[in-house]
Amino acid sequence: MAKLKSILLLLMAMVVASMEFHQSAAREHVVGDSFGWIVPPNDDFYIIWSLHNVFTFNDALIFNFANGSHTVAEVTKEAYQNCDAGNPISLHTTSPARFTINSLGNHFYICTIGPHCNSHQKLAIRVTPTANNSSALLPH
Ligand SMILES: *[C@@H]1O[C@H](CO)[C@@H](O)[C@H](O)[C@H]1NC(C)=O
Ligand SMILES: *[C@@H]1O[C@H](CO)[C@@H](O)[C@H](O)[C@H]1NC(C)=O
Ligand SMILES: *[C@@H]1O[C@H](CO)[C@@H](O)[C@H](O)[C@H]1NC(C)=O
Ligand SMILES: [Cu+2]
Repeated sequence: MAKLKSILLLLMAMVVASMEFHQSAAREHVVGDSFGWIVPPNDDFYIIWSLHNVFTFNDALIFNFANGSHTVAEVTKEAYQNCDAGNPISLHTTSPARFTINSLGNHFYICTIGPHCNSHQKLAIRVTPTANNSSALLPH
């Protein structure tokens, strides 16, 4: 019985250790870096930002903005293209807004305040299975 207990404890320790490993493997991406989430100074600002980042399963996006001035909605590709805030997948209204990336493929985010999205306060990212061919970063 004592042996069974110690085996169970060992198994639990291994599970916790692997969870910590996966947490440390995930990255946090501060959208727009020090500019944060704003009406951008130029139209391709968030496109360029996204090209400088590699997004992987379990990473997090952090949107920093002044409460009340902006929002972040995850939307479909069509809503992103049309700046349609009508039926978002999810909506965050307070900063910092944190989105954990829990599916692969393309993800789209817009600000729902006034004409901000039409002024290019919108972000599209592509989430790849691995950041850099490293099997350690594969989702399990
Ligand atoms: C925004 O509001 C939330 C909830 O009231 C608060 O926790 C947060 O600190 C505020 N963020 C900023 C940037 O003021
Ligand atoms: C990918 O791996 C290569 C070689 O190991 C390294 O030079 C590069 O910086 C890595 N890129 C990322 C995004 O981790
Ligand atoms: C990484 O992936 C790229 C594109 O799929 C491939 O061309 C390259 O050979 C891979 N590198 C390694 C070290 O697996
Ligand atoms: Cu805005």
